Amino acid sequence: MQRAEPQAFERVLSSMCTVPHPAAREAAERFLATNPGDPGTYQTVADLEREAVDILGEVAGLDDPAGYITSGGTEANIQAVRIARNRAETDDPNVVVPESAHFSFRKAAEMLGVDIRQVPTTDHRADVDATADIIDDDTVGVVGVAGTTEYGHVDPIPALADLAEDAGAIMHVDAAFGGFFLPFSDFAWDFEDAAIDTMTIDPHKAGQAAVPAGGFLARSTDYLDELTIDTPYLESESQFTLTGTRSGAGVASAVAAMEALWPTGYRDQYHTSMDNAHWLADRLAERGYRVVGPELPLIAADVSLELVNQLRGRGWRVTKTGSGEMRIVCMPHVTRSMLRSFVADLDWY
Ligand code: 0PR
Repeated sequence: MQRAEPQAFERVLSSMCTVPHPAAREAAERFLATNPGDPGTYQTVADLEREAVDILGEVAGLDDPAGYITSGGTEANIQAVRIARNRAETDDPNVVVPESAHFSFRKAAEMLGVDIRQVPTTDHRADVDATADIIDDDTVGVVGVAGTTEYGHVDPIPALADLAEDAGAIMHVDAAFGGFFLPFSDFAWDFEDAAIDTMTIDPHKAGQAAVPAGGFLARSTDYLDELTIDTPYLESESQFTLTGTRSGAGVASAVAAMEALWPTGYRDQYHTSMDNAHWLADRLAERGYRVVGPELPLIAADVSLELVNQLRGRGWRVTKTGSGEMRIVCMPHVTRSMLRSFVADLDWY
């Protein structure tokens, strides 16, 4: 039987995953058979996880960070909602999220019995006044997105954090996608800029680590205490992660990628990806399309579904936003020459 090979990345324009950095690939392979979920047995990878969290803290402006490497942004967002719920006293908790928030918050809500209240966006950003209106005595968390999945936009994080603080609620920032681009932008998004309690920031997206390596950060270990359960028969006595056995490959590759790239490599990538996104936005605008972005290296354009399907037929991996626009993410594997051949194919139809 023929050996299965993974897809090539040369026509992938919609994924938030990318080609891992060579050091990340090598580290992932070396640490395949390790489990940071059992730090008593797998000590080296547990130490590496501490390093990963420290570097994530540097990226996100947080001294002495608490947190861990998750299975992805979904787990990190679920944990944030769980903390918000567990530390609050109400029997009827709600978390306020912009309508642009990732669907993982809906999973969290369903599992945790928390009501998710969606706030409308204005120009693809959470509306602060609408957020203030919707917060009530049972609001246990407020979410801001720093780099939305569909449009790459950044919510007004400091203003949302002020609202959360006034309400006695947790402020969670979802920087799953944006976190490794934003340090080089002018946006106010990190722990130094605002009264943020917890954050999702994923090495397996723009961090260029191997999958699975999501990131969860908290301002102190007090937050993690809300998640802790006893683990009587392990050498370690408790666990705050959602999953038990976890990928040491993800942890080791996150450290390797971040050590190789923070900050210079990520800065260079931010500029290259933004230049590519601007270049594509200009080409699409010249052709009469209405383009949203780029705020981060992601654009949406009102290319027809028919044309998108034709491009998919030629092997291009492009997706649509909920409102039907074509969406393109300029991840590190997306080069200018890829975009040139994409535009040539667009012109062909
Ligand atoms: N938060 C934000 C802002 C996200 O964009 C995503 C995923 C998540 C949380 C959840 O992260 P995990 O998927 O790591 O749990 N955004 C992409 C999406 O749902 C994920 C993705 C990645 C999709 C690669 C496709 C793909 O090929 O569209």
